[in-house]
Amino acid sequence: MKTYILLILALCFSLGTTADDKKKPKKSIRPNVLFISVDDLNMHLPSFGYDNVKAPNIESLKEQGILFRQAYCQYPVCGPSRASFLTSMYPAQTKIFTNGPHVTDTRPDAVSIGKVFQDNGYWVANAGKVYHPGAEDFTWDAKRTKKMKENDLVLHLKDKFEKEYGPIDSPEKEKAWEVLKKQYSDDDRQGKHALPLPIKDGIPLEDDLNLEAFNQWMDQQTYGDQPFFIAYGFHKPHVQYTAPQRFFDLYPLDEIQPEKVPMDDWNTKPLIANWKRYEAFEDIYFGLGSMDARKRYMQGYYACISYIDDILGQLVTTLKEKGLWENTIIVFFSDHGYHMGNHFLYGKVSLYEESAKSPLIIRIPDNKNNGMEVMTTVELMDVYPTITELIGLENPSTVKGTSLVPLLDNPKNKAFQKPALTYAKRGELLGTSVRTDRYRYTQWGDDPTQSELYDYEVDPKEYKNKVNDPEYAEVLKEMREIFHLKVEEASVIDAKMK
Ligand SMILES: [Ca+2]
Repeated sequence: MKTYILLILALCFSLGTTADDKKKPKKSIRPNVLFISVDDLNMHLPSFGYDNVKAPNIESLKEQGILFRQAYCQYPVCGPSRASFLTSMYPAQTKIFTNGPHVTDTRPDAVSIGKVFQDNGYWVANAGKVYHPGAEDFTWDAKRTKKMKENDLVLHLKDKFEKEYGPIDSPEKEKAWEVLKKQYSDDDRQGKHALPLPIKDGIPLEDDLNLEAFNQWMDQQTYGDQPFFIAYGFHKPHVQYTAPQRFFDLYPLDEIQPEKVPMDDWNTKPLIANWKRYEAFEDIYFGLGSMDARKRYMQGYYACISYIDDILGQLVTTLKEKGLWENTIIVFFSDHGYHMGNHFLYGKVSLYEESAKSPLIIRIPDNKNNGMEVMTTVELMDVYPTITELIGLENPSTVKGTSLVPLLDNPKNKAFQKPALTYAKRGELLGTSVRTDRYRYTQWGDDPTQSELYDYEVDPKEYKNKVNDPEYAEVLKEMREIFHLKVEEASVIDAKMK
């Protein structure tokens, strides 16, 4: 791969990488970049032991790239996570810990990854949610804007209505449907109620429309003579769990087995670590209640994984058909994970593995290490400087991540050691967690009694908080040292920044 990078570097050098380049596109064989972020995809994939989940295209991409087994988001919620990985700064540096603020306001000196590519002669386009809406610090060369008229719930209800009463083809039915629809059309239930909503084949959803836009750009070569950087965002498996019925059919309810959490799981955990997102899941109370409900939510979540996996396969097919596969770097990851029953939790915003971890795959054509896996911890904010290094672009001074190229070059590289930092708030109280290759130390606020220590070598599901276990006194001391160093490092804001 070194040769490959050197080749790219040599080409970039001869082409120049100044801001003027975007005005004068030049023929280039610099690789394209397909930057794929998924919304709320956890590790329920065959590669991580969930063999029942059907995701052949994610598995195939992993075989043709490098899978990072321990990649962590910096905050397990869309807005703060995206602000972090798009600018390569920790949330204490972006100053974004919720979905509201824009990094363009909190850190106007930050330069997002899309802007770096645009300033260096790339055609930059966006399909689907990658940037939090309105957080762009540049104008896309092309963008697929939201076209769907109805929300997922209305689409699902229309499907049901037509199943029972036939097509809406009479004034009487139209009137009835309009009355019913009205109750739900303004109701954005995302976050309030998570519902599995199968619909019939052929009704295009956001993810289908994004694929359509991508295919159109490829068909028409909208990027012209420039290499492209496409930020491609999958909406699913974020709630609602809407997918064509055929993907639900892959998961018969009687074959779904929710995790059996030990009853003493929370005996050693601080309750502040809990998060009542499961309230959105009807009939589930603290992970208990209806077993049928738990299975239906898992079915819906898995159906959405298989649905986006199918679209991923179509993206790859298009790249191959257009002769672009051998010259396109693909990055695939999720903005954060998602609880599906671990610790009795459903949803995100926890500092446990199921919520903080992201499946990260980086596929570089011709990397001799493709098919290998990286076991060491990395952070999502490291993706940005990795891609810029691969292409040979200079990072803005605000970039705080570390390039993963040494790991792409040698997936077993022992010299690369970087604990991963993830935050999550409970009201004004900040929870901070540091993950090393083997341990996790979490502290809620400044009170060390509200802390957690897990040893993944003996307890991969983090059922036993070892923070008060005398046998772990030495580990605890070391982890607290790492924790304080990491928190300090992640809070540094350049002096020139106001
Ligand atoms: Ca998300």
